[in-house]
Amino acid sequence: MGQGNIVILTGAGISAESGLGTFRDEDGLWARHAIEDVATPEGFARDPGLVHAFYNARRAQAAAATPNPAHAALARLEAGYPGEVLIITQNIDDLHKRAGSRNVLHMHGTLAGALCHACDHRWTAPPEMTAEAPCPACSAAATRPDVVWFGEIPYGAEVIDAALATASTFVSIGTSGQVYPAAAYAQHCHRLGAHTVELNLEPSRGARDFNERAYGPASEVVPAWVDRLLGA
Ligand code: BV8
Repeated sequence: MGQGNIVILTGAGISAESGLGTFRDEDGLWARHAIEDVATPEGFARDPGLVHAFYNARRAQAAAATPNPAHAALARLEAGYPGEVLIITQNIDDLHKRAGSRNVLHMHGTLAGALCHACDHRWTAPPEMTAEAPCPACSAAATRPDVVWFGEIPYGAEVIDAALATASTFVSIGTSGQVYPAAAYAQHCHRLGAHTVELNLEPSRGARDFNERAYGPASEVVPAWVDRLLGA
C-alpha cells in the first residue's frame, strides 16, 4: 500500500470503551429515546426541553469520559504516517481531539457547539443548554445543540468528497453502517480501488465492501492495525 492518504470514518463504537453509549446496541441511546423525538428538527420543535436534556446528559458524559487506546492509536497514526490522515467522525464527542488527533471533521456536529436557529450564530455550548436561554447574539430563545439531525445536511460534504476521491486507504471503525451518507463511503472508496478496512466489534451492514477486516473491541483491534501499518 502506497504512502497515499488515509481516510478514517469513526462511529459510536470507538467511544464505547470510553463509557459513551452507542446508538443501536441493545442498551444503546436509541433504546431509551425514540430517534424521531430527540434527533430530528420536528422532535426538537415539539419538545426542545426534552432534546436539550438529552444532549445535556451526553455533554456531561462526554466531559467525564477519557479517550481510549483506539483514539490514542489514531493520533499516533496521524503523527507517524508520512501521508495525510483525515478522521471523519460521526461522533459528537471530543475524544479524538483530546487524544491528540488534529485533522478531524465532525460531519454530524459536536456537543461543544451551540447554534441559534433564529440568527445562525454559533458559539461554544455551556455544559447545560435550555430552551429558554437567549442567544448571545440576537437574544432570541432559539438555541440548539450544533449537531446534524436526521433530515439535515451533514457538515463538510465538499471536503469529504475530495478526501474520498483521493484516499488510498479507507478505514471504517466502530460504526454499524446504517446512516447515510456516511454508510455509503466504504463502497464508494472500494469502487475507486482504495484499500478498504473494517475494524469493528462485529461485521457492519456493508462488510462486503472491505478488503481487510478485524473484529474485536476497538481498544484492541485499532492499536494492532496502526502498529502493523507503522511497522512498530
Ligand atoms: C441527510 C448526530 C440529505 C446527533 C446522527 C432511507 C434510506 C436511506 C437514507 C435515508 C432514508 N430515509 C432518510 C434517510 C437519510 C438519513 C438516514 O440515513 N437514515 C437512516 C436511519 C436510514 N440520513 C440523514 O438524514 C442525514 N442527512 O441524508 O441529508 C443530504 C445528504 C447529503 C447531501 C445533501 C443532502 C443526517 C444523518 C445524521 C443523523 N445524526 N447523530 C447525535 O449524535 O445525537 S446519527 C447517529 O447515528 C450517529 O451520528 C451516527 O452517524 C449514526 C450511526 O451510529 P453509529 O456511530 O454507527 O453507532 P451504532 O450504534 O449504529 O453502531 C455502533 C457500532 O460500533 C456497531 O457496529 C457495534 O458493533 C460497534 N461497537 C460497539 N462497541 C464497540 C464497537 N466496535 C468496536 N469496539 C467496541 N467496543
